[in-house]
Amino acid sequence: MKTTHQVKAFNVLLLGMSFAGLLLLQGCFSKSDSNSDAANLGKLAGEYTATLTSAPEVPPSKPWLKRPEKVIVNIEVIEKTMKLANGVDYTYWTFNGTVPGPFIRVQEGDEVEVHLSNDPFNKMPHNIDFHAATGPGGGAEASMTAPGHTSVFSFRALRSGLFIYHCAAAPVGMHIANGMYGMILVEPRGGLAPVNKEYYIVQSEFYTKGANGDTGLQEFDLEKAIKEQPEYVVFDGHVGALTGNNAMQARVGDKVRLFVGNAGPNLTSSFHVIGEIFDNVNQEGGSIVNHDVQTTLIPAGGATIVEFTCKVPGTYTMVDHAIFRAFNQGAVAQLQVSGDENPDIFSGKTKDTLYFPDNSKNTDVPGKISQR
Ligand SMILES: [Cu+2]
Repeated sequence: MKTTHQVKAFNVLLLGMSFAGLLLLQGCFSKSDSNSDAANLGKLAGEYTATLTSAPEVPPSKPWLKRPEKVIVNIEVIEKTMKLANGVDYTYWTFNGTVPGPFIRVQEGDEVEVHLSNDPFNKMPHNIDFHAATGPGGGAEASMTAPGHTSVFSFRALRSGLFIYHCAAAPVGMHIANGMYGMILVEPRGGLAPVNKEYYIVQSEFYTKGANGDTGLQEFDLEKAIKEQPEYVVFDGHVGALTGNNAMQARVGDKVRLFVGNAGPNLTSSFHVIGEIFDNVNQEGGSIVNHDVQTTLIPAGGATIVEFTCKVPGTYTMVDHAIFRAFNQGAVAQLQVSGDENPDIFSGKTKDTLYFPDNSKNTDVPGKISQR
């Protein structure tokens, strides 16, 4: 039987635990309050139609007004055959005819009014799920659109960050695997710090019936998708979309900001720029900023913003550092940096001489395990 002293101590403990719980709850609420959702829901200042860009281009930032605005976003779903790799065609399902779909740039608090049109020649119904939206399905049900129809719905961009959008019509995985995704940036109040270059990159996988490199029109392979065994892992929808003549450009001294998404549908990306260290990484596209990062994880259905400064000229290769995806499946992009050499930071090769190893250490005798 408990003594009075033990009961009192137990009661104090309970009281303490409830108080701690209350503090935790308050912590959650105060974080929510600090995001000032309510403050963003004031009267709209006006209305405009969003400027949309195809990857890797990013629309410019709009000057800040005191109050949010209504932003009209026009998107058309087009099913079309395009080149997936050299000699390999694929019937993509697209937003606005490109993979990824257009980059949308709005400001925190804006009302985003989406007009989703489904081309009358398409075979499938489609919709759009915005990860930036607060509401059922991110707008998927509200935007379900049959071929030859246009749906309109709106959401309030309550939270700033970089968000994926994608088609969520059944079977969802197939619509994503066929190219129906893109990104929306909700700029925080006051905007992002100015930089010299901004680019838009989305990683995704393609599951084709034929093996990697098999030519001709390739069909989607559901079994490979379920087993998470893609034939292609690419940036911006196609092998070579951002390499060679399509490489992104910058100059020595430029601050570069990459808006990087991962549409999946299955794999997590280990995003890395060979020869650069990220000054800043907005982890998962949210508000936590990390510094001095070599490789950052991007979950399927997630995004990140990375920034770095170009200090040495040359070609910088971007990869998913799950490295066979890069060099065997296509997950490679390039940034070409032009400008003056900077030998104080990077010398390049300064010497190449002949090398003669010390043969006395060579213990390669048949039947004997080498000690080297
Ligand atoms: Cu779709």
